[in-house]
Amino acid sequence: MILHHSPLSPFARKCRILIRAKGLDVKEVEAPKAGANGYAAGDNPLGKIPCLERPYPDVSLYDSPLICEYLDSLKEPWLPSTGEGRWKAYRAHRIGDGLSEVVYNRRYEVVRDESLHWPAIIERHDTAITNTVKYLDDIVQYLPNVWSFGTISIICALDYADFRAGHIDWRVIAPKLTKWHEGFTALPEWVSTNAYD
Ligand SMILES: N[C@@H](CCC(=O)N[C@@H](CS)C(=O)NCC(=O)O)C(=O)O
Repeated sequence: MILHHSPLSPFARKCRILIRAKGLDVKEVEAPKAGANGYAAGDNPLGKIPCLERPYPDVSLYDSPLICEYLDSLKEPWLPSTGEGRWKAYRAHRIGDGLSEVVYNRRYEVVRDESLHWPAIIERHDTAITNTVKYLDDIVQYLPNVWSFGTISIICALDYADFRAGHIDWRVIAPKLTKWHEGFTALPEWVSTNAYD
């Protein structure tokens, strides 16, 4: 199997952490950009990465939550198969992805010429980032202190927020979350996938 990715993508990083944590046999290939087509890699008509190419015809997988669920299913699944724990894990994964999405969208708002900036939407994104980090600080006692289907997403989102939305110092807003996040940063899967330093 081949995971088409970009080292800076928080969505791809979740998959890369999962691959390492479970010791899965997946080759990681950095995808080239192809202008209006997005990323020309794998078989994703949306032109987005990550995309997982599997050894069957016409069954590449995208997007990252689906890839993560598939990879997770291959070895001692983290995602509970039934019950409330399953919905909690999906929810944690989703809030992390939502934070990454908002940081990503903000980035594409501010990366263009300043005359084209839309202040109200930048404020909307900044408020969503701040509110989400505060929310995560409030619920951090319910989050596992180990890699899980949910925590991969939140950790990747917080690091991406540092990288692309550093004007919001989430560590000041969220001291309990800061401590929780620190618990992951010495793990080999975190270190070997961290492209932001
Ligand atoms: N919902 C998708 C989002 C993936 C995504 O937005 N990837 C970005 C890189 S971080 C991308 O491929 N952007 C290229 C483009 O849209 O042209 C997922 O979770 O996989």
